[in-house]
Amino acid sequence: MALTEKQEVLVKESWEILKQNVPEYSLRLFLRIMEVYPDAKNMFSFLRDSDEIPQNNPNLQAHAVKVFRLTCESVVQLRECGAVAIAGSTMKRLGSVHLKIGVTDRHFDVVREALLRTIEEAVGEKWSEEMEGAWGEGYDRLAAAILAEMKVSD
Ligand code: HEM
Ligand code: ISQ
Repeated sequence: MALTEKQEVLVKESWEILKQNVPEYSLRLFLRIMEVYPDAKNMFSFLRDSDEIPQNNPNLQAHAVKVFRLTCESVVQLRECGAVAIAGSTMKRLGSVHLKIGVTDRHFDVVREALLRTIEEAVGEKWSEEMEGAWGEGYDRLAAAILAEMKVSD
């Protein structure tokens, strides 16, 4: 799917909204992942040893923001150059981190759904099919790039 200029604008606008309440949306994203995949908690080094819901975990927030930002960047790059062009060193790191933890294709679907629903909730009535299509495409292409990196590294 080719992305339009309008879709790029929509994604940038929603990213601005997400940035205004990072603690809240980070937590929401993570709780959504956990609903479908409770074991996810044990995969994250910074959550493994805590019993309570990580309301105000700076590590969780920093990581979740990266997930939102990378997906947003992926949309912009797809629009501008038709491909995900995140720095090779970043992609290598993403590939090796996720490979080591045992992340699989199925996990990527869980995170995709959690991400889209979190953004939908954050932007409220601004949500549209066009916006969903753009974030979804950005995520799919980014996920494919991470999976490809996971398959070449060992
Ligand atoms: C770590 C992004 C998919 C689980 C990370 C990090 C980033 C990231 C930026 C930090 C890497 C670092 O330490 O440098 C993404 C993006 C994804 C994605 C953009 C999809 C496009 C997934 C999926 C899972 C997952 C599907 C499985 C549930 C984890 C875990 C860590 C991690 C467990 C390690 C955190 C830690 O203990 O330090 N991810 N991720 N990620 N990700 Fe993802
Ligand atoms: C890292 N990778 C995928 C999803 C995430 C959600 C919250 C925090 C970190 C993450």
